[in-house]
Amino acid sequence: MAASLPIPVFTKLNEAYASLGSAVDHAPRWDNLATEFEARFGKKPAFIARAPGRVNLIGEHIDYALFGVLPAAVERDILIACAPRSSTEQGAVRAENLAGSKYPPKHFAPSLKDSEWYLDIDKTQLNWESYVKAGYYGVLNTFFAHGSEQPAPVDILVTGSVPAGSGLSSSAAMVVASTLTFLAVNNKLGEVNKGRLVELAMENEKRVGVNSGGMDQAASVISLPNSALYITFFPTLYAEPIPLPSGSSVPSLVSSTAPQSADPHKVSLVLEVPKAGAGGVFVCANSLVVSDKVVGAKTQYNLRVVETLVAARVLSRVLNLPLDQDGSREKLTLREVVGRYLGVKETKGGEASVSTEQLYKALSELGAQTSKLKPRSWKEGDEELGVTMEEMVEVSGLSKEEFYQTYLSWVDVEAPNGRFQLYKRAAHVFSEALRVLQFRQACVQAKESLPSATKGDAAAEEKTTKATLEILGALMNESQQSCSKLFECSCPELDQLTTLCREAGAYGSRLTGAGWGGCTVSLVAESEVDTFIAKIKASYPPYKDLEGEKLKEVIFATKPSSGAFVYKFE
Ligand code: NG1
Ligand code: MG
Repeated sequence: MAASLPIPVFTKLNEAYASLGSAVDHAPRWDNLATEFEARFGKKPAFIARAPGRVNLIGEHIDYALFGVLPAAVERDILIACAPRSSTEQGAVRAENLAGSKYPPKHFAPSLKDSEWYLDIDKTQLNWESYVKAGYYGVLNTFFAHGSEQPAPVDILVTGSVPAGSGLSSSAAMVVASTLTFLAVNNKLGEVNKGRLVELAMENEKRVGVNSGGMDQAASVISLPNSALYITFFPTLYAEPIPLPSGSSVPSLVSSTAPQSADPHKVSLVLEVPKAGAGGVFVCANSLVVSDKVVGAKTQYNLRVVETLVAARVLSRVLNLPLDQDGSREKLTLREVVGRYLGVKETKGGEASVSTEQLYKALSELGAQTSKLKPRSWKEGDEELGVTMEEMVEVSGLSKEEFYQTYLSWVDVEAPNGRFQLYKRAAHVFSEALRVLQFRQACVQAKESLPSATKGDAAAEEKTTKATLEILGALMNESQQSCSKLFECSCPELDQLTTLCREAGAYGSRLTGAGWGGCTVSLVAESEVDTFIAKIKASYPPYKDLEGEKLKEVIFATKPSSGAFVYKFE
């Protein structure tokens, strides 16, 4: 598994670019960042840390219930140029952003209190430097807490091409890039592997105030070019590359070479633009509704985290499954309910002991059992109302104090109209976890069976690929329906845009990321991508006046990219 691999550190730019396996000419953006760094700070950068955003193909809002998800890194990324600075101010940071008018320069320094480092992060507002600070936190407290060494004062310059608040996880890309930056300038890169970096970035991101799962950080760190990643979190972090029956119409990089004598920043790219085949391509389309997860966390993301955790307890109770085994109140996840339901002993951090077959079986059966979360007194339509706090505490079997301590003391949540949803959230989670397995199986099966089933017959191959794409598309559509109706993390614009995408010929279309705005992802026949984009431009009202680069910013085909790395200037 890729998690035990070291973090890639490149010292040759052309090798760094080639590892991205993409057709984009990265040199101008990297050059510009290095030149600007020198202009602002009067010295060359020592490192550039790079972390990509991601698109989640399927498996929404189930990573914090510890079920497997299926994202892929995108080519868009965050780059942070950095260098240590001579200053007596311990660990102080001068942070600038190339988009300075939107993200003004900041100067901050950590303080050490009782062997713990502290940085001031405002959780009530979305500040760009909060993500830089979050990434710094884990590095400080992992490596400098005992005072034997001092963190270096640092200058950093940030640039990003992942649109913010769009569900492509600009936040995780920022946190991963920032974590890497502070590891690099403090000479600690060799002390963490990819798995540890994911853990660090996950802990770090929570500092901003969103109790997120680990999907984005894992995708940003572990992804490999040309495949999606199946990532599970329980009993331990596990990632597996999944082949996609994707087309190749997005040009791919064949080689990149640095010209002999010239500037090593400049590389020439050899691109291959293959003939459009029968494969599918993932197209991201931004709804242009900005979802501010930090500010909205209380009534949206964090509320869902609490609802799914409480649902796990209540379901365990109604199914008479073991609870609070060692006498303490457990914050059980829905994934852990699966093990108990199957009677399989699992330990956090241990080996996986639930087989894929067992998981399939348990997910379908538990999905059906979620109706037991509906109070008996409910009449038709009461699902829409949900339960009050008092009712929720009662079915949890805990006292008010115990309930508060376990489920509310660590998070700030507020339910609209004071009503919580347990049945709908759990029904979404089990069905979505099942769809992820089905999606993965369809991809793997297509890859394995295609050569023998079609024996090189192009027409037969096309037919089989199409059948796979139809299965994947249908699963994506079901996912959207479930996100919209059961998990209620869609919004009218996302519902409209996914409908338009299906009408424009997509096999399937769904929101990606947390929802409540941001991007959709659609599976489109590769030969149809241009027509598809033209149709959406004409039909989705917010796109009507967008042309050229502006349009490419909001709707684009993506190719799975590689995970985070560091470039070291020599
Ligand atoms: P986005 O909104 O793309 O950052 C968030 C969470 C994920 C996951 C998805 C929903 C963060 C950093 N990430 O993704 O862990 O829960 O929502 O599937 O908040
Ligand atoms: Mg995010």
